[in-house]
Amino acid sequence: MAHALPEAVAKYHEHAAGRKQCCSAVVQEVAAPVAVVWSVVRRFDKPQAYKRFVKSCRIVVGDGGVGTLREVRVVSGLPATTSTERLEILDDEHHVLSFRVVGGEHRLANYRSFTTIHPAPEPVGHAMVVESYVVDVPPGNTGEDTRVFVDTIVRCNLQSLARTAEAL
Ligand code: A9S
Repeated sequence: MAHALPEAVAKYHEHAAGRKQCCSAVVQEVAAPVAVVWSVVRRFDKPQAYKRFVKSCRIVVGDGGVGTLREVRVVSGLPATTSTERLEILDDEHHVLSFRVVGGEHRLANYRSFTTIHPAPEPVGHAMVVESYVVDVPPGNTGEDTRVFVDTIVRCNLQSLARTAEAL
């Protein structure tokens, strides 16, 4: 997949997963321009705009730029209650966002995700979103279990992102 991406951003999706980590990527087409999709994604203070598993979000420190820390509360039904996340990359020129999970009550230790947005090859005016991640495999789980669980969440988030951006 990486070879089809613009060279400047392909590197964000090439992960060196450790022995007890797993990584994966999800791709989603959106029937809206890159700038519109980016305007939703770049709001690190407002993940609930499209992430349906987020009940609320509170900024702990920062102003929405790199280094900002948010505490996300999660809807019931997941093996999680809160997640504390740090914004690592916010590149308005190349449309790259990356955050890292630094705490919280959940099983996804050292989760790090990378989202990039590109023009779709066609039709004109559509965007492609690529989101990849690397995470520790929780004790007692397999890498495959972990990948299936996280891919499902990421796929839900990106489908919801598409519906949100297409409605703007
Ligand atoms: O929020 C994201 O961008 C992606 C994921 C996979 C988030 C996962 C999560 O926030 C839960 C939804 C709460 C699920 C974390 C960190 C742990 C979970 O168990």
